[in-house]
Amino acid sequence: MKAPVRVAVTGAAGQISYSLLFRIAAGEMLGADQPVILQMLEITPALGALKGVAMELDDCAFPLLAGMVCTDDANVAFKDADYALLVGARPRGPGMERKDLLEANAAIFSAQGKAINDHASRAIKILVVGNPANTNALIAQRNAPDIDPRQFTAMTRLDHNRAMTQLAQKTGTTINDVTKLTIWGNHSSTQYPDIHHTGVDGKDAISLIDQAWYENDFIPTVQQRGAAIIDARGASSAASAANAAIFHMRDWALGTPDGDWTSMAVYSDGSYGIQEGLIYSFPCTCKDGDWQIVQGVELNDFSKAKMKATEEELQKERDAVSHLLP
Ligand code: NAX
Repeated sequence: MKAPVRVAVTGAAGQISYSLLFRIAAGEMLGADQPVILQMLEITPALGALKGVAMELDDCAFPLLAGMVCTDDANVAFKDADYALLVGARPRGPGMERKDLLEANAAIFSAQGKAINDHASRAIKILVVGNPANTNALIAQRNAPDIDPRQFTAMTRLDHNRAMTQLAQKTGTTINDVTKLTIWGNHSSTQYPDIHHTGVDGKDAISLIDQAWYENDFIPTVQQRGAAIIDARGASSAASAANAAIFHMRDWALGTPDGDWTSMAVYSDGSYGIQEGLIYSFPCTCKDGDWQIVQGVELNDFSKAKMKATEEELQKERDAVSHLLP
């Protein structure tokens, strides 16, 4: 058996974590031979609920669960952490403007970035799930100058998975037939789900569907899926979000399948003309615990305009909190 690795999870008593933690402890994220120590962070009023979650984890008798830490201190939660899933965030309250939301989260993610910088493993892999995920990841990254910015990522995998299923259902196939789909940009309603390079059972996806469906049905359905789940369930997506977080980390740690790619919001190196330093979702492959942006994807004017719009939204989000960035 391998030595245990330390996995920090914030917002550990919340909805998403209630699915996420059990799957991590079951070995679904890092493999069936990788023991884990869960280091769970919550705000002080939620420590009682977190204790209940820890009791249930105990009661699962997971062979891979090598230890647990429950804390309201980020310095403790990120101590020597090899992986961090930053799920906890401040939700938008009544009357709260977007700017207030960005600022409230900037405070949380600055503090967590500093704690990661000071206490985590230098090789830590970080996934930000809490919204606004891309900008929260940027804030944490800017507060962690001693950690390679490539180690901060944000989650667009749920959008990727949603788009895969919509396309499979439309074409009468299964997700196993769908490859090389891309979510570009922000995890928000400006995200651009791109199927121009997607294969469906060996055929070009774009040749199987009509442009009107793509523009007026597929793209808005993927962009608005989170709201549709809230309408239907009366609560936001949790199990599917946890699943996407597992898939994101699993692929990053263990690799993407040959001949395919996934979507990850990562530190832009200027690829495709996207401003360097933004946390922007690109098509990525992963190998040996590292990710690469897929290069050479051809872009038509439709794609370029959509990619620009979501880039501009990310620039605006960054500028709204720039006075709080180091
Ligand atoms: P919940 O409100 O159920 O849970 C969030 C938990 O975070 C709460 O228990 C809260 O006490 C805790 N928390 C708040 N501030 C904290 C802090 N400073 N340190 C540690 N813990 C803190 O929300 P849940 O449904 O679990 O969603 C969590 C986040 O994921 C939200 O921001 C949500 O918007 C975001 N999502 C992101 C998605 C993505 O694709 N990137 C999709 C799903 C989800 O909407």
